Amino acid sequence: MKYSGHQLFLLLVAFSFLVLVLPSSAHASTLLVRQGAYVGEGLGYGRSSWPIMTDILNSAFGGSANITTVSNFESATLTDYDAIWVDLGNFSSQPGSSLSANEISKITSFINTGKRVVLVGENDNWTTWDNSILSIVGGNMGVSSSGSISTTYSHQLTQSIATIQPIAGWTATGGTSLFFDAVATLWGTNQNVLVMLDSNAWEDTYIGRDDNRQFAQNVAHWIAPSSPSAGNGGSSQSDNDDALAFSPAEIIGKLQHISPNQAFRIKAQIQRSDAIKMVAVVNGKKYLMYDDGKHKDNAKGDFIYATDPIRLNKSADYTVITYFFNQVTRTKGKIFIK
Ligand SMILES: [Ca+2]
Repeated sequence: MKYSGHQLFLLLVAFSFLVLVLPSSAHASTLLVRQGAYVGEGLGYGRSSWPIMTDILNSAFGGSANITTVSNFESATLTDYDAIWVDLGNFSSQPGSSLSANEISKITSFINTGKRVVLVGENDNWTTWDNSILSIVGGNMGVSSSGSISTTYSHQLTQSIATIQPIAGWTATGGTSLFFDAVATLWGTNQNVLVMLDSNAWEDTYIGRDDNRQFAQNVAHWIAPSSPSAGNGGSSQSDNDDALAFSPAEIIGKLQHISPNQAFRIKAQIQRSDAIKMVAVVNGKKYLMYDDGKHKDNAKGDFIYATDPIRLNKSADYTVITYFFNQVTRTKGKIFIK
């Protein structure tokens, strides 16, 4: 078949249009959220108590346009999405307190593809719901959990986290626990399912406690495989660095109630990106926090560094030493062993 000049021109126009409308950037991940409306609360994506967590998820997925919300999974095609998020369902005594068999079947199939899933549960007011989501992964309900719990599993999800603080949460039995209490557990041969049995740690009121916000960010980056901020190496340096007052590292979290041999991290934050090295000195032993080139900036544009897990038997003073190009600063902290 031969084309006339006019037809060729039209083909060229059509081809140019295709090129123009094709996305020029990398494919952004998409998330399907099952919003579980329930009595008297606003805990969940897009809900009244989760504005910060909602922003964190929107940011990780490159904008809210890449996140779809539905009230249930009955008619949704889960495999159209890169990841699945199941918000907290209803109290045990109310309608909507469990997933349907059809939804469980769909979620199970999705998990078997290896894509990532977050399932959110709560304390024993949600026993029916918790058992519903735990049945997907083969887990059971454990016991209540509140207060600071330290990281016990090294993973992308626990990076830069010393402790999180669940608020009247619950633990699961089975799976791989991320923290001292099994409030957050990983499941599946691909460890592609996260069960979080506390929704309050990610609500605005409590997200500032311990490292709850860092955990929220880690979870958002983990569930968004091509998260725009996950690959940020933190190399961008502010043009205003020279104008910042020179200040020593600020130690994050006064870890005053550590149990003997409990794993914890010393974390410190600095405002400048030109630190060369940071170490924490505890009982005369040095713990490396950062060495040139490995720094990672957080969402606020500050820089947070942490040691690997430390375990102590008795209370100790410590010093965080920061080496800059032409200056050394020292900040003191104290760990109390109860
Ligand atoms: Ca809770």
